[in-house]
Amino acid sequence: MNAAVVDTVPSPVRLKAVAAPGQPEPTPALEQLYRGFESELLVPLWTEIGGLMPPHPRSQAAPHLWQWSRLKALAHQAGEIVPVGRGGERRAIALANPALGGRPFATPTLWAAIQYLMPGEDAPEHRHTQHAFRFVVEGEGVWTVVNGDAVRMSRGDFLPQAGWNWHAHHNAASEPMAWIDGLDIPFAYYTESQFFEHGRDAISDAERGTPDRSRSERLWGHPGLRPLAQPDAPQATPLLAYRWADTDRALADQLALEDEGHAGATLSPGHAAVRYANPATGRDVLPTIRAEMHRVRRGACSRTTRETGSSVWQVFEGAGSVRVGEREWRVQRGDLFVVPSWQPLQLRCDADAASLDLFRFGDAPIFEALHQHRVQVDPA
Ligand code: 1HN
Repeated sequence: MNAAVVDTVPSPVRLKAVAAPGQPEPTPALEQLYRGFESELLVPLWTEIGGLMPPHPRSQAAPHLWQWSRLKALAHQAGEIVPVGRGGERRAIALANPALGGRPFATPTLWAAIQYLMPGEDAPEHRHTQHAFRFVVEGEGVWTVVNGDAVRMSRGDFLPQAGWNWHAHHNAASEPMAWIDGLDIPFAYYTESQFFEHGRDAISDAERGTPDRSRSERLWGHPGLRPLAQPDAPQATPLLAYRWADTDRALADQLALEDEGHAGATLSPGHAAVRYANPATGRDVLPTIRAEMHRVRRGACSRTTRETGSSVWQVFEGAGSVRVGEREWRVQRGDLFVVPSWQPLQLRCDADAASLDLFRFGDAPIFEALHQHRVQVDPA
């Protein structure tokens, strides 16, 4: 190879001598030292420390809100124009955080998308190491088939799906259906840990059944009861559907207990919340993703909270306002918003809404596993 060509490749390192506290005097000798660092691809810590070691997390991501009405209209348009099948795999349209360079990433670790399936359509079988879930804000008629187990998807249901399980979806109804997908794709992308495989081109007729309850729910979906035939505790949840009726009752009971004087039943006055848990371990449903449902009572508001790591929220029902960092939005059913790391969040339910119900998913299990998780809640 011609050494002269190699020598002309510009160095990506650019160092500027500036007069500033803690910086050496900008002299010709310093300039010469910095050109030496550049040509050897070296960066001195004294020019970088502020960016590498901030006193608290400063997220690259921006707080942002996507309105459901716009997402749904565009997803419907895609349903009429864009086929679903091998290659593209899913008619899923991702939220791209405006501060993450146009990548289809809602936050530095999380993917969130609206997925749309027309009547009678199938999304083909595949598997990937990324952990995933579906959450249904409205509609019904789609069954997701996980390792051959057909799982009904209906409004308010949360359907986790741990990495490396085969899955396909099929719409057995006469109406289109939309839902949201959450995955740890950006985390897997930045850590370069992804694997992906196609499955069968078509699922069997038996798997096209539309049972009300999946095999997984019949085995694992009984509160407080663990099947003895399954002695190993799976790290990701073996329960493939968490039904709205159960979630709704849990939140209503917390608020009813609060009304009866049991303040400890809720996070703060008028703010009930539950975490979806692995029934075998009580821990998070997925190794990288935490999922929760929150209910803020009419006229109430949550405490302002900051947390390491990011999350994505979707309004399930009701109307209110949400403050994230410097931003504040009015929100209603289906709207999605992003809370970047360490940005303060406050939720408020309108005085004329029955309640504000919100689904949330975040990356807290990653930070907890690494002993990097912190939460700060403002006093009431
Ligand atoms: C995927 O498999 C699904 O199975 C949804 O529904 C979104 C985004 C990227 C890669 C795979 C699904 C996805 C995805």
